[in-house]
Order: sequence, then structure tokens, then C-alpha cells
Amino acid sequence: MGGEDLVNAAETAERLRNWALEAGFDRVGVARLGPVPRGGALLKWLERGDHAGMSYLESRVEVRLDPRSAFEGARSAVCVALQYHPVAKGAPAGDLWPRVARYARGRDYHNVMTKRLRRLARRVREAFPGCRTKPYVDTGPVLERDLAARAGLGAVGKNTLLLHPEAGSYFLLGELLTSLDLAPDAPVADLCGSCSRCLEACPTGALPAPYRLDSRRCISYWTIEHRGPIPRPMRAELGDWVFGCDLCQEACPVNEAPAATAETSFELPAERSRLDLAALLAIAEEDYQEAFRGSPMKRSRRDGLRRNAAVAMGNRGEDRYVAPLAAALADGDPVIRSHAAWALARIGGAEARRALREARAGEGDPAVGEELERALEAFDP
Ligand code: B12
Ligand code: SF4
Ligand code: SF4
Repeated sequence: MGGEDLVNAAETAERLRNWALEAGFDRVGVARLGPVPRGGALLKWLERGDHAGMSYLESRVEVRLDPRSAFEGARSAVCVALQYHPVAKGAPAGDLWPRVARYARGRDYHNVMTKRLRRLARRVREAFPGCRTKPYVDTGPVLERDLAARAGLGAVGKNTLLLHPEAGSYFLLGELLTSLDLAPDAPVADLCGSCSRCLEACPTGALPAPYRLDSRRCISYWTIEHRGPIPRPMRAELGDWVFGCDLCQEACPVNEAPAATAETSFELPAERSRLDLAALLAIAEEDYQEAFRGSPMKRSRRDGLRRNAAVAMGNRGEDRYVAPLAAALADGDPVIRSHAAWALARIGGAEARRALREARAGEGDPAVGEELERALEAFDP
């Protein structure tokens, strides 16, 4: 690039940065597209099977390794961050909401951020006719943290999340890929140093080494991404998390005073906050659609959330959950019946045992029958 081009690249980047802030993002950075410096880490991650059942991550690996191949002429990215930490200090009340990841309590960030990125893209194309743009929020074959790190939005932490020295890690990422030449921002220096608090705080060993997350052990993976029954040995490890997990962020010193979101749509809506574990376990399709309209929790689907509620109740081990779990032994969904049986055995007591015995007598599904047998063995080993 000649001197004049460099000035243009810097001026254009500055305009786009301002427009991204005007579109409603908290922070913005610019990266020049090119091969991912630690691309080998992605290949190793996939080879080891650390992506668990998320087979979509195996596709378009060449774009993940070099986002220039996203489209013909792709050159730069405007990376954006939006905070989601709730304004209110402390966990929300109830037995359900403190165990729903903070990012997921309000409106779906994909919708909020994609809308804003599209608005930004229109503005860019109007100002630079012929320019090509592509917005992504989780939706594309892009290593978003790597790209955002290159754009100076933070440093990758040992928990694999992007950390910002002042804003912590409770923020979401998106990017607008463009064919424009933009002057890049400088990266942020490492923030972890000798700290390893997140590795110690992860209750399931899903962070077996710095910068490596094993999805096969991650609560976030099982509660959000996994469909169908949860393998029995994993159930006890999920604790009472119903959707996602924030433990490796809660442990992180950069989150000691995290920047709160100005985005009111990320707050837990009052009507949804009335739901508790028992109500979620029994929620009917119509009520589910009403309660979770526009929520990212829909990713788990109704059956996934109900399954997770049963596991959480079992792991909380409180007698008050015996009645709702006993009722779930008659549910139409065999996965719910199986997980309710497991949870009742975990809580124990005469009532739980009676409910399991009754259910075993009338159970027609062999897989659920086996779960009921196993559950009863916990009482009569
Ligand atoms: C698949 C996925 C998951 C999976 C796997 C997570 C993972 N760590 O990869 C599961 C379901 C477990 C998950 C969980 C969560 N996720 Co998620 N997830 C994704 C997704 C779609 C792809 C990630 C991916 O490609 N992973 C592949 C691996 C190989 O990438 P990587 O771990 O980043 O590896 C790179 C670096 O670690 C680095 N590296 C390797 N070695 C070394 C060494 C050093 C020294 C350094 C500096 C770097 C380094 O190089 C690698 C290659 O670039 C992204 C969106 C996207 N398209 O990027 C969101 C994304 C990463 N998730 C996000 C969030 C919010 C979460 C949760 C917090 C949600 C929750 N509360 O439950 C948890 C956090 C768990 C965690 N500790 O990461 C945000 C993160 C925002 C941020 N501040 O970092 C993203 C970016 C979504 C978004 N658009 O905002 N997620
Ligand atoms: S999200 Fe939870 S389970 Fe997953 S790595 Fe972090 S602390 Fe471990
Ligand atoms: S807890 Fe410590 S090691 Fe882990 S990401 Fe935060 S600063 Fe890094």
C-alpha cells in the first residue's frame, strides 16, 4: 500500500468504527483478514474430538483457518462487542434463573446484533458503492474470538474466552467482513499471566489445559447443544445448571467488576422470571412458546430444557422436587421419564421409591424400563 492508501485505510477504518458504535455496539475493532495464527489449535481440537457432537464445526474448515475465503475479495473485518452482564448485582431470585447463563436470560443476542450489523452493512455499502459485506454473529465459519483478538477487542484467556482488561468477559461478539482495505487496530497483551483460576473452578474438568476446552465435559455443551438423553455419568456432573454455565467466567479476576450492559433487552423479563424448575419441567408447548418467545434458550428446545430441569432437580436433591418428578414419570416423552427416574433415585426417600415402583409396573418403553430398574437399584443395591 502507498502512503495515500494507508491514510485512506486509516480514515475509512475510523468512519466504520464510529458507525459501528452508532449502530449500538459497546466496542469495536478492526482486523485485516488473513490466515489464523493458531490455526493448528483448531485442527488439533477437531482431531481430538473436543467438539463433541457439534459436527457443524468440521465443515468449511478452510474458511475458519483463513476468513479471506468467506467471499471473493474479503479483506477486513469490523469486529464488535456487546456487553450482557445484568445491571442488577447478585443472582436473580428462584431456583432456576441463577443457573441460566447470564447471556441467555433476556433476548436472543443473535437477533439483536445481526440487526445492528445489517444496518451497519447498509451504511457501508451506501458510502462505498461496489463494496461487499457479510455480517456474522455465531452464524458463520469464523473463529470469532481469534478475529476479535486480532482486532484488539481483548486477549484470549486460558478459559478460551476473550477477555477485556476493563470490561471483563461478559460480552458477545459479531463481525462485518468487508472487501474494504481498513487499517487494523493493535492487539491487547495477554491478561492471564500465571493465573489458572478458571482451570481450577471448572467442576467437570472441561478445561484440561490452558486454552483447551473439551466440549465432551462442558456443562454448556450438554445443556445447550446436546439433543436426546444425557449419558448417565455426566448427569451428576451438571450440577443444577439448566442452560449454559458461567463458572469459568465467575472465577476470572477480570470479571471482579464487570461492565454491565446498557441493553435492557438482555435483562430477564418479569413474566419469564416467574418460572421455576418444577414449572419448567411441566411446561406445556403453548406456554413454552409464550414464555420463551425471542429467547436464546430456545436453542435447547422445549424437551431439552425440561430434561435439564429434571437433572437439576435431582442434583439439588431436595424433597420438594419429588412430587413434580413423580408426575413426570407419566410424561409422554421417554427422555423426560428417564431423567425424572434418575433424578428421583438421586433424591431418594420412601416417596421417590414408591413413585418409581408404580411407574415400573406400567412402563412400556424398554429403555425407560431399564432406567427405572437402575433407579430402583439405588434403593436396593
Ligand atoms: C462451539 C462454541 C461453543 C462450544 C465450544 C466452546 C469453545 N471453547 O470452543 C460450547 C458449547 C462449549 C460453548 C460454550 C460457551 N460459549 Co460458545 N461458541 C462456540 C462458537 C460457535 C465456535 C467456537 C469455536 O470455533 N471453537 C473452536 C476452538 C478451537 O476455538 P478456540 O477455543 O477459540 O481456540 C482458539 C484459541 O483458544 C487459540 N489458542 C489456542 N491455543 C492458544 C494458546 C495461546 C497462548 C493463546 C493466546 C490462544 C490459543 O487458538 C485457537 C484457534 O484460533 C463461538 C462462535 C464462533 N463462531 O466463534 C461461540 C462463542 C465462543 N461462545 C461464546 C459464549 C458466550 C459461550 C459461553 C460463555 C456460554 C455459556 N455461558 O454457557 C460458554 C463458554 C465456555 C468456554 N469456556 O469457552 C462467545 C464468547 C464471547 C467471548 N467473550 O469470548 C462466542 C464467541 C459467541 C459469540 N458470538 O459471542 N461455545
Ligand atoms: S462453561 Fe462451565 S463446564 Fe464449561 S469450561 Fe466453563 S466452567 Fe467448565
Ligand atoms: S481465570 Fe485467570 S487464567 Fe483463567 S481466563 Fe481468567 S485470568 Fe486467565
